[in-house]
Amino acid sequence: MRPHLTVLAVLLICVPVEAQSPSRIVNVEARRTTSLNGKWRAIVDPYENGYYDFRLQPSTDGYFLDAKPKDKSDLLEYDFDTSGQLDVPGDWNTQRESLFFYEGTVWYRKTFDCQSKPATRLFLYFGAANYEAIVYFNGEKLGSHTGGYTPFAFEITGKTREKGNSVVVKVDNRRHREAVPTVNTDWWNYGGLTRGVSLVEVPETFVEDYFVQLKKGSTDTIAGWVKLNGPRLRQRVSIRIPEAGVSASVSTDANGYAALSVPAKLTLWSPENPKLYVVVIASDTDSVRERIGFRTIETKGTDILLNGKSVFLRGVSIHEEAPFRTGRAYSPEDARTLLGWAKELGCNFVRLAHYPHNENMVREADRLGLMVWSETPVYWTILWENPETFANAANQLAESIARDKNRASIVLWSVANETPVGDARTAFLKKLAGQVRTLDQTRLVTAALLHHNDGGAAQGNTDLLDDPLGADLDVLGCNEYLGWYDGLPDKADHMDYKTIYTKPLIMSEFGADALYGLHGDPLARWTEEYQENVYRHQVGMLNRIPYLRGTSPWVLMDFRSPRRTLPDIQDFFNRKGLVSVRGDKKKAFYVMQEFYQAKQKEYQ
Ligand code: GCB
Repeated sequence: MRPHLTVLAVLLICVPVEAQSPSRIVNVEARRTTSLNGKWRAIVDPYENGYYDFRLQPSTDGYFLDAKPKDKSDLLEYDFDTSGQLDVPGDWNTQRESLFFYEGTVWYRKTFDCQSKPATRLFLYFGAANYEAIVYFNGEKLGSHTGGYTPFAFEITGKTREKGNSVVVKVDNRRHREAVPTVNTDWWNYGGLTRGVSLVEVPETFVEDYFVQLKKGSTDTIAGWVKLNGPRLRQRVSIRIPEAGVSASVSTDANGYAALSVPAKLTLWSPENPKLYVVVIASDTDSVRERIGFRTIETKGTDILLNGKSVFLRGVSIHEEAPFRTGRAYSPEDARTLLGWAKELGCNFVRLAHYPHNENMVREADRLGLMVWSETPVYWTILWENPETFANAANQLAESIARDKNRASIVLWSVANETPVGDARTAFLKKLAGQVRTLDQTRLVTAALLHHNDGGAAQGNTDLLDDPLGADLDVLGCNEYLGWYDGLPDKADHMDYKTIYTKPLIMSEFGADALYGLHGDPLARWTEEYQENVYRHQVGMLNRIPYLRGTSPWVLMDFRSPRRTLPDIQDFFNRKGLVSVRGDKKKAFYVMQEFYQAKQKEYQ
């Protein structure tokens, strides 16, 4: 049997494939990698001249060929070698003034040399490309990926040459009505190879993926699965946690899959003690290690229980906006700065809005002991009845769960933000919530919903959360802007919140804009005093909601948004940050900090 399988595998690896589906490679950090970060050549192509011919038919000799004139008479109207450069990772908007508002295609090109190694497979890995990427290698199309916030990879085993390999990526960040997110958002549509790119080496048969978490409801059994990829799918696979004396093994089936269930005595991960263990997963052909934390997260009535104990999620919402320099955040330093500010605020929780943030963020949250709400970019009004829109949302959600399912910090998967109640929308989101439960039974499902004024006997002083989606969620999220879009700050004093559900509530957004350093009286819009005033009235109101178990005000740091045009105040920034992009703390920061100090005592 064996020789045949090997021959077959070699054939499979060598047969040229026109276009692959993207692969999911997890825990890239643990692999032998070659970074392709740095300067890439870039051609800005607003008319997609490198993709279509003049009849708008796909071109056969487009920019993806990365060609040079064959002789002095040959006509070629592009040249990567003499084109300008862009940094990867990085959005193009903040790298060149002329690209600040650009929405369209940019072609990226990187060359590298490569010694092919025996019995080794090679993947081209992209942390993220916003929004649509088509990847070519040495002139051949590898495949494409849709969605700006999740990783993807293409295999290039057997396709490399020793010198001058060419990776060309067509990145297009145009917004589309049917896309996820859709045309209308309140954040910058940063385009480009916004996260790192690398070459990842794995053995012929490798540990492709694994889920290693505590079994739902148990603190002494690790449950999950492991999956191999390659020609030798049936193997013994061991899982070891040396520090906890855990050692077990399983046999994978013909699909390379095996379920795990391993007894373990572990120190549980928590914000107070973010304990991570080195977990080693090894087969005959591969071995991979990762630092993983173990904890339980459940709800009971209106409580959220972390490791069985009721907790209040002292959070803050965060956009993936880079501190100090602006643009899309991507680096470990960005993550440390943003999450460091959250810790200073008194947080044990962050809401990473409105899309999956880069992997540095969730890994840093693991280390710092910050619980995480991770969100999929189903934002405002997307095309609920379009099956492709659903497939796209479902795929982005699955890719984000695939990447982060072993992060102890992630306690909540959010399926949407501020979506309008209606049959098609609710059916769409119920299906998405169902998908989360199929992929990951260990975490809680949420969404940021809206209240509405019940207008009844309470004389307009009661807001009611009765969104039918609530039935499918474990934790209710709610965005409200009392005092900003809705009345003046003291409106919160007279407001009561009711819900038809017996579930915990996280007030997932509230806030007000303030330009750091602008001062005035507490009713003067855009001043720090106004924002502070809103927060003061908010905390009073929040304290009156008996089923409130968390808050994540909007937002930690000011962020760029094309919707925010007011000169000298907004200048294309949403100013609801508790800190400015330079890290200056606004007055409201301290109101929230005080609230969190009190909450911490209350829940000790
Ligand atoms: C919201 C959205 C958030 C906006 C925020 C605002 O409700 O969820 O994305 O940025 O309001 O500032 O208006």
